[in-house]
Amino acid sequence: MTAVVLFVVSAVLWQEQFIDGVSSMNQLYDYTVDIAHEGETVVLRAYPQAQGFASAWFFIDYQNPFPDDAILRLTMKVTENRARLRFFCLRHGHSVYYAGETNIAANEHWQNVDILLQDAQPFYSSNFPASLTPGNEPVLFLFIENEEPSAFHVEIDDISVIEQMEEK
Ligand SMILES: [Ca+2]
Repeated sequence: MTAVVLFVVSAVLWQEQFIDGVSSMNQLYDYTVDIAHEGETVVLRAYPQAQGFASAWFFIDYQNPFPDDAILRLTMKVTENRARLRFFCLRHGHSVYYAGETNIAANEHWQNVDILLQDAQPFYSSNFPASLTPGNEPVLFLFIENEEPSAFHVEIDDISVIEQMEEK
């Protein structure tokens, strides 16, 4: 009998480390979020209680939809309140965006947050979120947001899209 050993190998398909600036991170509509480039991170600060819903958005311009089993990984710190992460991704052979969301609890430490793109469900909308990028349909949108009272403070050091493959 031959033993089969499986190794899981990760390949980074796309990565933003915020070395030169905040990349495509932007405030959503007229919601109030301060977006700062500090060191090699992007820092989001908002005060939803006074200023209303806080939402920053980010998009990934990539030539093809990512594989369905890809992982969106954020290295982030949520120092106050929780953060809601909403994502919209395109899939091979489908014209609508697929959407999913997860909530990240506050924690004083940096954490790696893994989002499985395969957990997304079809999102039927006439024009959102594509209306945010006229003439362009990015393969992935990410919204980092919060609507709860108290302060909102999120730091993001890295956003990556990773594919995990088994090798024999
Ligand atoms: Ca960084």
